[in-house]
Amino acid sequence: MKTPLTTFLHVDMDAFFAAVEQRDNPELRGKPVIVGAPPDARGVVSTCSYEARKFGVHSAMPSRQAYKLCPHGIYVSCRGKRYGEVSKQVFAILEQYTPFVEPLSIDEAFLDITGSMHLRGGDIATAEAIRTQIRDELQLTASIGVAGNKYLAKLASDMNKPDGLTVVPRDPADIANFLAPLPIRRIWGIGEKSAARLAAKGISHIGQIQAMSRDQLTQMFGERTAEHLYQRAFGIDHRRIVTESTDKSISNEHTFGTDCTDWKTVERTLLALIEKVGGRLRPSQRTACTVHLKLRWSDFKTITRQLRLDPPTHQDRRLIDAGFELLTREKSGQPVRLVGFGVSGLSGETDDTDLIQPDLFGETYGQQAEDERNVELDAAVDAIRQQFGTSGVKRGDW
Ligand code: TTP
Ligand code: MG
Repeated sequence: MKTPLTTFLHVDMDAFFAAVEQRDNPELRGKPVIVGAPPDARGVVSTCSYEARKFGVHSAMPSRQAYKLCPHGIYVSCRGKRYGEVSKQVFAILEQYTPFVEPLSIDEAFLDITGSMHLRGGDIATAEAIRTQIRDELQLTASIGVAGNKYLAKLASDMNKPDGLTVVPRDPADIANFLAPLPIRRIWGIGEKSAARLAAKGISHIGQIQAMSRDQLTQMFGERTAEHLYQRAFGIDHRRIVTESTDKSISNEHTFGTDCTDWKTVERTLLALIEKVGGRLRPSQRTACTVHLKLRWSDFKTITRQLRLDPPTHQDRRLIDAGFELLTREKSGQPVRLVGFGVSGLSGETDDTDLIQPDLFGETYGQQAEDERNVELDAAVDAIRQQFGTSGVKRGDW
């Protein structure tokens, strides 16, 4: 089985506040609706329907100015509570597709669908299923970008708004061609100042940055910004999804209904806990440096033991080996009340691919081949679990 390509979606609702107003009040449909401060008052437009955008009205524009551009518009005030309710419904839909949903704003989110997309027939089918469900259940439209990283997915979701689906190619040369004609302002994180400095040099499109050497960029912007620009110009972005569960450690524990005297049952329970932890670790591609075992005996005496993982890992096989090494050391005839397993020292937002390189001084090739098999197996197990729950698949060797 091939390891699935890392795939991100960026989902962004179309003209969100205005679309909710049009949905809740059918008289507003098909009309230029402007949500925000009244046209005769101080204050700005929060958003407006696409019908109003044709007149040049946009978010953050003073409402008085909007009125000059679109006097026949229908001006409605914000109903924050209502938009909050609908936002919750949108996120509830997104969470049906993957637990890895990173909210960006009230109407926008990143999703990592790497582990789940093939259950819906692939990346595009998953994106289409989300759009259809939002349309059918909420009578609203969303635009989605599909890509190999967050930056490209966000850029893409904006390219065919409203009600659009945009898929970014995967081949590096195709990505470079895809980005080349876009204005430099589309590079996420590029500020007014950097844009102005580039414009002063006649640089207006991403393709022109692609044509510059790193040295040229470094001279203009310093090393950090140059590196950022260079990477983004070629569509490189290693950031992971950040969910609420992106903690510094992950653990699970189980208390037996009656104290457990059967060591095999303790082992089986530990295995299930390790796989749960591994399943929570992998989708964000984080690796752990340390595993922790917790045991509480029938007399309530509790012990915790830990073991370092070198190199850090997110593979079930290696977590299992470490967890069982710790458990075996503690084997005794005493009944067990609780068993727990956790990992800590998690790699964060950085590009952590260097952390999962095989040990160069060890059995590089053998280990690498085994690592690849483990990664594939974990991906398959995770995908089945996402659909059928943790009982959907069990490892054969326990
Ligand atoms: P956006 O997603 O930026 O805009 P949008 O959903 O209205 O339109 P688009 O189709 O281009 O995505 O913002 C989401 C909501 O956030 C928007 O409906 C209203 C609110 N908002 C403001 O109140 N003020 C602002 O300046 C912006 C940009 C958004
Ligand atoms: Mg939006």
